[in-house]
Amino acid sequence: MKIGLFVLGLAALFAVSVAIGSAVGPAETESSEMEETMDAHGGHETTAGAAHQPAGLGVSADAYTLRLTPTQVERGEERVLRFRIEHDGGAVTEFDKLHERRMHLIVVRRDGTGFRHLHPEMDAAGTWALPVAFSQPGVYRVFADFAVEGEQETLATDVFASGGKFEARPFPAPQPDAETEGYEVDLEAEELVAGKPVALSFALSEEGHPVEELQPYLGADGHLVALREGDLAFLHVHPEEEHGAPNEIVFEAEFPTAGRYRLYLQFRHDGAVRTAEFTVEVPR
Ligand SMILES: [Cu+2]
Repeated sequence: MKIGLFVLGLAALFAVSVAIGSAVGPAETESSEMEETMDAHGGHETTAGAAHQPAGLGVSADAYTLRLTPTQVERGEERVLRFRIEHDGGAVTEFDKLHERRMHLIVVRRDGTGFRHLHPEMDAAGTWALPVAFSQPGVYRVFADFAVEGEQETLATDVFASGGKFEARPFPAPQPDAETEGYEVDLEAEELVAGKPVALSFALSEEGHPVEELQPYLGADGHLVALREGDLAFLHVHPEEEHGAPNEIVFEAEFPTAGRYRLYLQFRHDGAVRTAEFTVEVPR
């Protein structure tokens, strides 16, 4: 709700600054004024552009480019993935902390299977590196999620894992509960409407008892990645600090369009990070 109002506020602000810009000033003035206003509100994750175009669809966005190698690997073989974020002809070396880390690497096969959330290391020249093995063949999406100068970016490229027999699996049917490593996770959501912020509440239990003492993961109760079926557009979701029960993790998400989405909920309990997966459908 809070973020929804904020987006509306930004949209109104944008409309006003466009009107002023076209009346009295050049386009540059209007955009820098808008950035200043947004920085003052600390709202870097909710730009007017992001509300329209989902993240994670390209190797380049907002003058940042992801260059990753190798993009051709053999299934089952561990390779060191290396990548840089280029901007103005050079590699970016200064990243903001975003959810306690300066770089988040999300790896998932194009059919939504094999989800991994990794944290590579950067050298002084701005090259990030991490050993990764792809146990199953197929085309993988590799997302680099980061922030520079207060702006969150999510760039992505494909990595092709050859060898063996590739069997694609569609997103599983939507279901309100999931199981992972002995935990049951129940998803409760308001009515899902495209383009409208909704609260997604996950309740965790173990052998029928609510899980107590969730441990913080990346500075929050949990972490949620949401990917759209068809193009794996990457949604930026926001953890909510307030929730009802101690075994609940709540996020606010805005699904940009009707369709199905795969959700990857990560939480920490008993010293380990667990992942529960859901499919949700946003009706037309
Ligand atoms: Cu991360």
